[in-house]
Amino acid sequence: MGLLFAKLMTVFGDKEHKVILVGLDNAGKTTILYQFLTKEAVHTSPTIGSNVEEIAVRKTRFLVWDIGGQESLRASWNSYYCNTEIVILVVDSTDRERLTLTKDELHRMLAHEDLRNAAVLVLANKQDMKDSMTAAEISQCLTLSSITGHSWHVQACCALTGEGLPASLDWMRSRVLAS
Ligand SMILES: Nc1nc2c(ncn2[C@@H]2O[C@H](COP(=O)(O)OP(=O)(O)O)[C@@H](O)[C@H]2O)c(=O)[nH]1
Ligand SMILES: [Mg+2]
Repeated sequence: MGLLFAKLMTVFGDKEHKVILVGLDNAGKTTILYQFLTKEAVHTSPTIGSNVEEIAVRKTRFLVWDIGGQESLRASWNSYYCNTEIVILVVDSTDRERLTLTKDELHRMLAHEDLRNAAVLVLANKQDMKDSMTAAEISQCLTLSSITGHSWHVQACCALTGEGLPASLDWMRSRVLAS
């Protein structure tokens, strides 16, 4: 009965799906959050604490938490995990040096009990920059193919123009409707 009710709530669009936006500082998380909302680039400053916004994709509503990525804040990411349905990992595709660090943070996160049912969307951001890594290169460096317990997807994007973001929202929508 509970399950049927939950399903009906989803159909009628009453349920809000929790999403967290993670990634190292400067990856483009806040720019992506506001691009999802306004389809315009906004001026951002490093996020201290978190920003949270509701995004509706047709009848599906997401509550998206943008969590600060500086080293001192990464330790508190796990306080946001509970009930998260989708983790969006934003990667600065030009930041080759810190990709290993991103990989470690990703795999550490996915081992957390509270994220056992979460799907993972990796956004290979800053595709407008020359010398950016492709989505396939990032996928390989992050060893995404080794992820077995979670559904995952990698999408190339540019937060400044919004390219790749509608496709990301479509994937998120199809994920939550399928579960
Ligand atoms: N060239 C380029 N710059 C971007 C892109 N996305 C974000 N930025 C810039 O990268 C910087 C960090 O973005 P921000 O959203 O604050 O990153 P956060 O720390 O992950 O929240 C800002 O100067 C953004 O304008 C992108 O797709 N292309
Ligand atoms: Mg930010």
